[in-house]
Amino acid sequence: MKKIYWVIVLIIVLGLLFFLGGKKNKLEAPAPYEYVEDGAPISNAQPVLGEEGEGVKEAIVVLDGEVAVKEFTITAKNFSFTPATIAVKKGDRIKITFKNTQGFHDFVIDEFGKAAKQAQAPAEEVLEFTADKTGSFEYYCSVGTHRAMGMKGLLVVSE
Ligand SMILES: [Cu+2]
Repeated sequence: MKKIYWVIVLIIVLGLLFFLGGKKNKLEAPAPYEYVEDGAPISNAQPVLGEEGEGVKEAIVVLDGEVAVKEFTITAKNFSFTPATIAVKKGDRIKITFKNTQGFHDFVIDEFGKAAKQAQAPAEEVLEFTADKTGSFEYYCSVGTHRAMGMKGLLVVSE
């Protein structure tokens, strides 16, 4: 009887270890970004961290000769931008594809002198610039009171 008891305990312990081991593997963070050559994204090149409108969206990195271009798609709707935060390093070239999927909006980032024109959805415009200074810079919709209603986000440029 005692022997059976120990066998059951052993099975439970092994099961628990197996369960925890599996969980640990799943929690391992994905690579921050994948390198893409010749503009052909590889399968998991677009990791999304966090829920819609939350967290930091990592870039797709496309090599343009020697220069890494960090590509983001920012989607607009009434009344939010997704993702609400994007992060790059100083000196990165940034390519933002601005997609308006609902309503009448634009996309402005004052500190880099860039803006997509005001347009009714569906609309799409690509903006490119170099993140030549560090800091947190707000991007927003300049239509009416949309910025105050939540149509804004942060570009974080770190050293
Ligand atoms: Cu707007």
